[in-house]
Amino acid sequence: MHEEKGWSKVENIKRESNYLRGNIREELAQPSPAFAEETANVLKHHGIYQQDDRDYRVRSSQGGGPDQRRWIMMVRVKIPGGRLTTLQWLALLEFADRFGNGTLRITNRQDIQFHGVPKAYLRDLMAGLNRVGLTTLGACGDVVRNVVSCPAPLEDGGIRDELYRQAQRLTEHFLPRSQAYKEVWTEPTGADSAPAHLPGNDLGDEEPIYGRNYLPRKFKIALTLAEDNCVDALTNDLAFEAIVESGSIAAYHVLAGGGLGMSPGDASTFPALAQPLATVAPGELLPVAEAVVKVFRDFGNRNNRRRARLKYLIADWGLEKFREVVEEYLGRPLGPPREFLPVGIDTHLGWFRQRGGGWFYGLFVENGRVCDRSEIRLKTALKVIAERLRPGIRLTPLMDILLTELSENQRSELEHILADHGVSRSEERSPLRAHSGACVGLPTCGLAITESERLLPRILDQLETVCRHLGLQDLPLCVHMTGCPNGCGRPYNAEIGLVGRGKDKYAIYLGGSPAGSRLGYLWERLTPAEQIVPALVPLLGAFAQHRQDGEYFGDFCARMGPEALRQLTGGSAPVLGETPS
Ligand code: SRM
Ligand code: SF4
Repeated sequence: MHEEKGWSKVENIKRESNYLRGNIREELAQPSPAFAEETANVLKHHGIYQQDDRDYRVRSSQGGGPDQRRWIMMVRVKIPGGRLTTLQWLALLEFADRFGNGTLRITNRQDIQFHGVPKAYLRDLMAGLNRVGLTTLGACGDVVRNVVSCPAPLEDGGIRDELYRQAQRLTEHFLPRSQAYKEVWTEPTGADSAPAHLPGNDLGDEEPIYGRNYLPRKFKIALTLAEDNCVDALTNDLAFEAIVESGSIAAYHVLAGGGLGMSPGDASTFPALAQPLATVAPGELLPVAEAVVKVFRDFGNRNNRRRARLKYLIADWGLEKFREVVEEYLGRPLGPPREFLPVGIDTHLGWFRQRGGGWFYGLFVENGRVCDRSEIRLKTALKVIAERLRPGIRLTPLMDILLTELSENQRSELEHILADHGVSRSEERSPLRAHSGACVGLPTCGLAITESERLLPRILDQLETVCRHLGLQDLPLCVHMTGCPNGCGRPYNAEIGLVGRGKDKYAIYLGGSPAGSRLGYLWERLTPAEQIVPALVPLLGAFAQHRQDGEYFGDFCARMGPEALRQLTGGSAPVLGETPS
C-alpha cells in the first residue's frame, strides 16, 4: 500500500488512531458531554456519529446570544441484508426508550439508527447490542458499509436467500479485524483498568484488507435482481446483479463506480451510477469484490475527501484502465460485461405467501421512523406484534418492515393489532407514498441544510390530492427528498428528486427511472419549500395529458427532455449545467 505526502487530516487521524482506538476509552471515562473532534472521527468506524440537536441550537440562538449545542450521538447498527430475530427487535425497541430519543430509524441500507443518545449512555447501549448479537462495527467510517440485498422471502426458488448468504459473507469478510471495538466497548474503564492501548503502544493488530489507514472513503456493496432492484444497486460503489438461468444463479453481472454525493460549488464532484464492468461466476464474487476494494484502497484519493470515492477513480482512469488494474489484483481476466440493467422494483408491501410455508406482511413505515405519534402508535404496535406473534423481522431499503413466518390464523390478529394502534394497513397507502422517501435531515444530521424527513409527508399529502385530481392515483411515482446535496435519500436517480440547497429551498431533479437505472436532470435550482407542489402540478398535468401507454412519470420526463418539457409546461429556459453525468 502506498503512503504519500499531502494526505488529508482524516488520513492522519486514522493512521495515528492505532487501529481505531484513538482516545475513545479515555474520553468515555470523562464527564464531558462530547468527544474531541479527532476522537469523533475515529468513533465513526465504531458506528457512532457525534451530533447536536439542531432544533435546540436554533432555539438557543433566538434570544440573540451565541448558539448553544446539546450533544447527542447517532448509533448505527449494521444489519447485513436487514434480517433480525424477534428478540433482537424487542431489544432494539427497549434500547430506543432507555438510551435514545424513543424512536428507531430504519435506514435505506437496511440498518437501524438510534438518535439522541447521550455520551454517558453509549457504553450501556453498545454492551446491550453486543449481548443480543448485534454490532455497530463498520456501520460508518472508511470501510465496506452494510451490504444490502432484497429481504423479501418470496417463493423465488431460493434466489434471494442466496443473495442474502453472499451479503453476509461479504460483510464478515470486510469487517475490520482490529480488536479496538472489543476493547473499547466490552472491557472495563476507569482507574482500576489497565489500558492495553497506551499511546504509541501498537498492539500489532493486522488489517489484511484495509491496512493501517483503512479505505480512502466509505465503500458500498449491493446484491440485486434485474426485475426487483429494491436495493437501488447502481448507486453503490460495487453492485452484483444475479443472472438467473434455469432457476439458479448462473453468474453475476458486476457494476462499479456508483455514488451520489456532490458539492454543488465543485464541478469536479458529481452523482454517478455504477457502470457495467464484468460478468463473473458465482464462486468469484468474493475475490472480485476484494480486488476492487484493494484497488480503491491503493489508488483512491487520500488528499481530498470530496473526491475520494471509487466513482472518481474510475472517472479519472477510464473504465478500461480500471478493469485492467482490477484484473492484475485478481490475477486473471474478467469476463466481459453484459447489457443487463435493472428493469423493476418491488416495495414488498402487503401480504405475500412465504417461501417454505406461511405468510409475510410488508408494513409501510413512513421514512423508516418507528415511533408513537399521538393516535398512530406504530412503535407499540410493533412491540405487541413481536411479543404475541414472534415474527421474523426484515428491514427493506425502502425503509419498511417485513414481518415474516406468520401462520394463516395470525394474519387477522396482526391486522387487529395494527388497527387497535391506529396504524393503517400498507394496502391503504398510495403507490406514491409507498415508493417515496426522505433522508433524516434536520434536526439530527449535522450536514442538513433543510428539512427532509419531517417535510416530505406533508408534500406527499398535497401530491396525493393532485394525483387523484389528474387520475394518476394508481401510478407508482417515486419522490426522493434530501436535506442537502449529499444524496442520502437517493434523489438523483428518482423520478422526482428534491434536494435541500438553501434555507428552506430545494433543487428539483426530474427524469430518473423507477428502477433506479438512470440519473435525472436538474429542473429547478432553488425552489422554496411551499412552491414545490405548485412547481410539480403543471408537470404532472402535462404527463397526464401526453403520456404514452403504461409510461411512468420519470420515463416521460426523460423522453421529453428539459427543453421540450419547459415548452410544454410554459416555463422558462432549462437550467443548464449541474446535470448529473
Ligand atoms: Fe448518508 C453522510 C444518513 C445513506 C451519501 N449520511 C451522512 C450522515 C452520517 C451525516 C454526517 O456525515 O454527519 C447522515 C446522518 C444523519 C442522521 O442524523 O442520521 C447520513 N445516509 C444516511 C441515512 C441514515 C439516510 C436515510 O434516510 O436512511 C442512510 C444510512 C445508510 C446506512 O445504513 O448505512 C444514508 N448516504 C446514504 C446513501 C444511500 C445509500 O447508501 O444507498 C448515500 C448516497 C450513496 C453514496 O454513498 O454516494 C449517502 N451520506 C452520504 C454522503 C455523501 C458521500 C459522498 O460521496 O460525497 C455523506 C457525506 C459524507 O460522507 O461526508 C453522508
Ligand atoms: Fe444529512 Fe444530507 Fe444525508 Fe440528508 S442527504 S441525511 S441532510 S447528509
